[in-house]
Amino acid sequence: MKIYFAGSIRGGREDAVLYLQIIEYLKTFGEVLTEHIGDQNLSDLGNDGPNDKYIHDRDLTWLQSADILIAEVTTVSMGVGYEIGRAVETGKKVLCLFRSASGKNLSAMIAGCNDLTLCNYSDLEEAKLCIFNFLTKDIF
Ligand code: 6IA
Repeated sequence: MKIYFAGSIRGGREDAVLYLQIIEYLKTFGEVLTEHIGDQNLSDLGNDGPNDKYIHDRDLTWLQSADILIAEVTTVSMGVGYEIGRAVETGKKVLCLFRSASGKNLSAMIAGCNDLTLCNYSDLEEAKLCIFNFLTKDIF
């Protein structure tokens, strides 16, 4: 299974350690196409590499080839929202993970979307349970 993991880059890197932990868990289920999201050296400038058109086109190709999209949506990110929209429009299965105790308000465009699965969690173990249930049971 090809998994596209989405997490904030220019939206802010405060959850980067958590992204890495989630990616490590996802790797037990299949190939994660976007391991760089958990790279602790990647700053919120997100420009220490190829140009923006290259990044956009490469990521969309990966997204189109993925079987599922799993997005951590607690840190607000324009890019993650865009990726979710593109994945929903092409009929992919989408899981959004939101840390409800973060004190943040999730966008209604994610919280109110029937075409994706939203899982509220409080810690890594709960996030893993969300992922496990999403990938192995159709219970949401
Ligand atoms: O708006 P944001 O930057 O927070 O958007 C983050 C999302 O867009 C992630 O889920 C990524 O899939 C994608 N994305 C945005 N910027 C990059 C990027 N920058 N590299 C890869 N994916 C990106 C440069 C990184 C550097 C290692 C060359």
